[in-house]
Amino acid sequence: MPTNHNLFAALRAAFPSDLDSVAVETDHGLVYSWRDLDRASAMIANLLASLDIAKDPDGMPPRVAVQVDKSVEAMLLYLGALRAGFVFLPLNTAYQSAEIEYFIGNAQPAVVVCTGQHFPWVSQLAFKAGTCHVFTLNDDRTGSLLERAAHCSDQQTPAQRQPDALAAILYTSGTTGRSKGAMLSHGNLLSNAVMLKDYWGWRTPQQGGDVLIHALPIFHVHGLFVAIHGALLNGSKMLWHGKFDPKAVIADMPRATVFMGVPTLYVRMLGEAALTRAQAAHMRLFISGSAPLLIETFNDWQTRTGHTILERYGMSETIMLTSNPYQADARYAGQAKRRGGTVGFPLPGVGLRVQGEDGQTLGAGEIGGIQVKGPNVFAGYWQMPEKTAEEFTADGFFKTGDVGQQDASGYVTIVGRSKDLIISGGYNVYPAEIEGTLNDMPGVAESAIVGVPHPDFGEVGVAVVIAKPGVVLDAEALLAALKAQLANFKIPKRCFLAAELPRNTMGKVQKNLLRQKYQDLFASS
Ligand code: MLC
Ligand code: AMP
Repeated sequence: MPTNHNLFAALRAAFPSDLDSVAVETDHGLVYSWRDLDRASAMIANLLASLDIAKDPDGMPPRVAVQVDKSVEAMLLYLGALRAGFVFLPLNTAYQSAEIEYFIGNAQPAVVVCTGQHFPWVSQLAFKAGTCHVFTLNDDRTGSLLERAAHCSDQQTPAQRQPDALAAILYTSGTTGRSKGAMLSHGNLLSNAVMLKDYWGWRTPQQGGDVLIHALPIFHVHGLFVAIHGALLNGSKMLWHGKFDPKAVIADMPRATVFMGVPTLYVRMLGEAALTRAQAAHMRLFISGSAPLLIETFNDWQTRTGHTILERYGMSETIMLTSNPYQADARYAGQAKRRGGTVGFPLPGVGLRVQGEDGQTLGAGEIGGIQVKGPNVFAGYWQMPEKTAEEFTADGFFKTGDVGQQDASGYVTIVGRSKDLIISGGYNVYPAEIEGTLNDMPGVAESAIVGVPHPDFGEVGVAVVIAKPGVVLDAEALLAALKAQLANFKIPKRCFLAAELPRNTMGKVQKNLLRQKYQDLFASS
């Protein structure tokens, strides 16, 4: 039998030998053993495999698109999809119907899973797009998915997969045009997880064990891959939080060792009096990523808890790329210092270079575009060969769209982005998408969205809208209209009406001037 490179096979092999020990404990008091994870994911895999699905014209494995609230069963659906050899396509629960319609139309999933509440409109969109199977899954373990899976066998052998077989598609918006589906393979995901296991010093049960507090959403790289793979690949228990609540996470620290969060989560925990050195004493590692961690947050966390946050950097297309060291890194003169304001060293196996505008590789300390290569880097965008080609260099490096530098000792710092992107509370918001939606509204001549500093979300969008001649617009009504069409985190926090947008001599909107104008808008909030 050839080696099976199905990611699930590797995760399953790392389950502790005592399958009846606790794998997940939820904030609702539910307890799941490793055996539960194994059996339930087998049943879901068997259900998926039993469905009548037409052969894909391009020979791609069937996709399962999922827009459900966070629950352990939602994670089991991910594991079941891997086991069955299906491609998992997670969708943010905040997405509205127009957004979902696009993803379903683009990815052509054979199976769609949504909440019971959204079933009426999601199923309509799915059936219209040709999907034959729509199931429901609610965060209280009800819904047709589990009802149907209950009739399936709890024994299953993971589908045979090669490392380059597609495992997941993550949609990321673009600076222009529609969202692109980043195709990640079993090999991309597994190689990154195996490397992080070592780099972050995960401790298997035989080594004393780790316990992860899982408080992130599970439709993005951070919560779905980095956190879940980390825990499963080490046989580590997860304390499962359905929604991030700073008080609840702090309360769990004495019985946990690892926490992963976006900067907003750290900022919110710092606002709690219960966050003390004593409360955090049992923790081994705090990891931050998905958005820049302010140096103030890094320093305040150190003062309050005695722990130095480990900041790392990654993206949907590549999973994790760089990390501050957990312990001395022999590749970089044995340096062990976690430097605030930096995202650390390129991870083992990741090739990283900084390129200038003329395509030349820049030296230490010089600022340019960050480009990467490695076993973690995705194969391309779903059915977008031209976009894929644009984002890779001739010698196979992926252009991240992030701008930064690597200093002489190896530390990488991100100083900006060449892509017009706002990262708000760890979610990506693309101004082009919001401007396009605003510009289509009656009476709107044009608009600009800029990101400005925000004490809670790090950065938030602000809209500047110009009315068509003779039209009187209402800023609040525009925001309300946007909210009906787009996910709530994309809605600008403020909207200003103006007579014109500042432009340079080439006619290009000078967003830097708008950013300057509104930079203190939330300073005191
Ligand atoms: C919520 N709101 C946001 C927001 N989240 N606004 C801007 N940015 C956000 N991130 C708004 C909602 O629109 C709503 O507004 C109000 O806040 C309350 O909504 P909520 O859902 O109750 O918010 P809350 O639960 O407090 O959520 C905040 C949060 C959440 C920080 C916990 O955003 C979150 O979990 N962020 C993590 C995102 C993440 O996992 N990113 C990883 C990407 S992976 P209104 O007006 O409707 O009431 C990646 C790669 C890598 O980037 O390197 O990891
Ligand atoms: P996403 O497409 O959601 O995966 O977001 C990826 C983007 O998040 C990257 O291209 C970076 O711009 C940003 N990002 C991730 N981690 C960090 C970090 N530690 N510091 C700054 N930006 C980050």
